[in-house]
Amino acid sequence: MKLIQNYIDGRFVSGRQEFADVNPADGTVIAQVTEADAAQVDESVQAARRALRGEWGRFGVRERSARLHRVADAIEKRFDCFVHAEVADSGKPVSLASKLDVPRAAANFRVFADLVKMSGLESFQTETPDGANALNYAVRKPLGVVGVITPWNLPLLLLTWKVAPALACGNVVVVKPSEETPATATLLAEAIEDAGIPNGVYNVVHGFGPGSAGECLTQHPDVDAITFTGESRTGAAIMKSVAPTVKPVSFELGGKNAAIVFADCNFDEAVNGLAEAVFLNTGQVCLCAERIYVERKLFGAFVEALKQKAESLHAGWPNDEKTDLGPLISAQHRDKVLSYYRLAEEEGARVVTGGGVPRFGDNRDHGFYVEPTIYTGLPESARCVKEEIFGPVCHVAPFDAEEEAVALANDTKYGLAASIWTSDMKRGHRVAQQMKVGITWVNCWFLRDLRTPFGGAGLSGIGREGGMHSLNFYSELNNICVRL
Ligand code: NAD
Ligand code: 6OD
Repeated sequence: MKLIQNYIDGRFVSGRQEFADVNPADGTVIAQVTEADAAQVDESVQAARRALRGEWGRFGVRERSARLHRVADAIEKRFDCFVHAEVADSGKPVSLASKLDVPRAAANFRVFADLVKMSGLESFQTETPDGANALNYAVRKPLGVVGVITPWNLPLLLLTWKVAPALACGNVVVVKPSEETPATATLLAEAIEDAGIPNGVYNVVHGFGPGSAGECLTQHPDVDAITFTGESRTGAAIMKSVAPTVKPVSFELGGKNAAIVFADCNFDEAVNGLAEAVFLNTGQVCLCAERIYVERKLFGAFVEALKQKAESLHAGWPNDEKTDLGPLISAQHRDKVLSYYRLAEEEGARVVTGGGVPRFGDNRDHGFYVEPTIYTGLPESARCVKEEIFGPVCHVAPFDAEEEAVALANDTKYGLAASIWTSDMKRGHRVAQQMKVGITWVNCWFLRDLRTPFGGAGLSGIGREGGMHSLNFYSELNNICVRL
């Protein structure tokens, strides 16, 4: 059986405890994973700190940038290995891992490698009280040891989204990938080695959250900052855990994202776009639309067209190029999603399509598949309309007026993403500006430019990453005031 080990100070190391890595498509165990104990987390933090004082700490921006491009090269060289590992761990379709996850991992390194070389900081010429002048300018310093904690839905994409800017700014990292998807963070260690990044700069500790590697990392006094992507509830637990050592945090959390479809939209574009927004990665993308509000005169036709799309999706083996829909990540997550499917009916939903578990007659019946599902008819107060489900499911409701749609979309404690579908660009701009979220798409969804701010309002997060926002989070800015 394959063993996925921790990676500390440039060495793959085992430990006393192991846990199983399960293939969500058929429930088989594909690897054993070493769980890092408190001592190993401490070892990785101390190794990172030594690396900060060593060669890496003396690299200038040009050298760091060149190494990050080499990491991207090394990911591209191992493209198929990364795709294979991501598909086996997460059950996502191979077409998705090849088009989204792995190319984005390389792009994350390239973008921040370039950006850090181009970025400047503000300076001010300041008049002093006695009529002389002073020059104020800021310099960028690393924060130090950054703890990176990531989820299972886009494992490599989300890990590198944080590791690349952290390294670009000269930090060292200890990463704790999700226990469900440990493989690609470990494979990345090989790419990091290939790129000539010194030992101790990138460390991987495997394990769980509370009472395990995740909590050890957030509580560690020598970890200088925590960057986290995951559930809002976990974000709250991490906030408590870092409070005694006052670490800066960047949180990218959950969502209950709305889409607003106006009657003047390009109908096919809206249906195709929202079918993606609901079902991509089996609905396991934080940006997925779980609430769709459709102008009443289009409502019936839209629901029917989305139903056709849902029913045309091919649920298959993840490695089959024809597969659109893989399994959910785990038995536990499937239980959660199915509990919402039951709840929706108890709350009075009309099931337009789905609501159950597909039967294949082969080993996929031991995997964690659910049917793509569409509901209508729920009151806005229903838990299924309020709570993040994180599966291939949405509720569609009609609206009559623009102000009503805006109020419905904003009626949530989350605030991650929204999408608006209209041919009237004045309306598109107007409505977009009223969305209480971190990102609004007009006539598109999950169209990314990595230089733009990314993050959430309310329960969806703290801070922004992306472009200069990432560089600013992963830096300590030191303002220098020189009296002239
Ligand atoms: P999760 O919060 O359960 O776990 C995320 C990571 O945190 C895992 O590595 C886990 O081991 C670790 N963890 C859990 N408890 C911890 C603790 N007390 N201390 C330290 N670490 C702890 O999230 P998940 O189920 O892996 O991912 C799905 C969630 O992530 C959804 O809510 C989704 O919306 C959210 N998400 C948000 C974004 C975003 O950019 N806003 C992106 C992807 C996923
Ligand atoms: O595209 C990104 O940079 C990003 N952070 C996406 C998050 C997706 C959530 O599942």
